[in-house]
Amino acid sequence: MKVEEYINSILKRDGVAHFTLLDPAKQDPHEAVEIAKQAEKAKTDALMIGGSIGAGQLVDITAKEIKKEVKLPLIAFPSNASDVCSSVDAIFFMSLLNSTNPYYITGAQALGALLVKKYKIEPIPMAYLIIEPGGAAGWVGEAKLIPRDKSEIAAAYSLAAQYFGFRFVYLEAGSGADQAVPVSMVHAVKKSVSIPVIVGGGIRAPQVAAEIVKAGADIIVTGTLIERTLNVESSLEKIVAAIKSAKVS
Ligand code: 1GP
Repeated sequence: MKVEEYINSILKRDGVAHFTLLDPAKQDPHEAVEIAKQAEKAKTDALMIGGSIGAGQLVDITAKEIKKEVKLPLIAFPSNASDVCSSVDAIFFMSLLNSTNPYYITGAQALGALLVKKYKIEPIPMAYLIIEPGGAAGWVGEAKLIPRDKSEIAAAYSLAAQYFGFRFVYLEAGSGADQAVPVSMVHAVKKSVSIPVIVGGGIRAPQVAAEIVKAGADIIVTGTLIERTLNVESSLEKIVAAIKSAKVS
């Protein structure tokens, strides 16, 4: 089964999915494998690999090690063309729609496309929108950050993304953000589009994750949480349980 089909099957089954983001710059490959194994036990639905600052060859080395030990789909979450690596199952082929620099909208994608084909990685077209505070992703991607109180701008961009043919839209508050994307913004975006809405950045508390799901998020991404907890499995289990039951209730 293709990864996109798998994601859609989870959304059909549970109404919501949880992805765990691993940044290869933040731990050595051995530790990343241990985290990935615990995330699998906690029933996360997929793994993402990437980070804003870039990790060079560590991306490929870490991805290879994870694939040896973990069955979950591994999706590249690239910050640049150099992050295209052969060991992932799929890649979010993403465009930072609210960048002020065309390089992050179409340039890096052109430079990476032939390699995606050569490595036979499944590309999953995704529109990426960075919301205040935006963190390193906002700075590196030269984003004109969407103000937190301007839900209509996020909704307009998301609808444009759908009309362009993107199959997912990702609302990003920035890794490690002190506040997640506002629920009112998630709600406004969900009302305007029919493609799945991914939300990430600053989500560490199960209650916050559940509220974002109730507002309409289809996929919740957590990354920093796994770096800040002593027990990855139990912390992720709580987030996964919260979002799956938020959808049922
Ligand atoms: C970052 O949205 C992801 O790109 C995850 O953010 O690290 O804050 O969980 P956190």
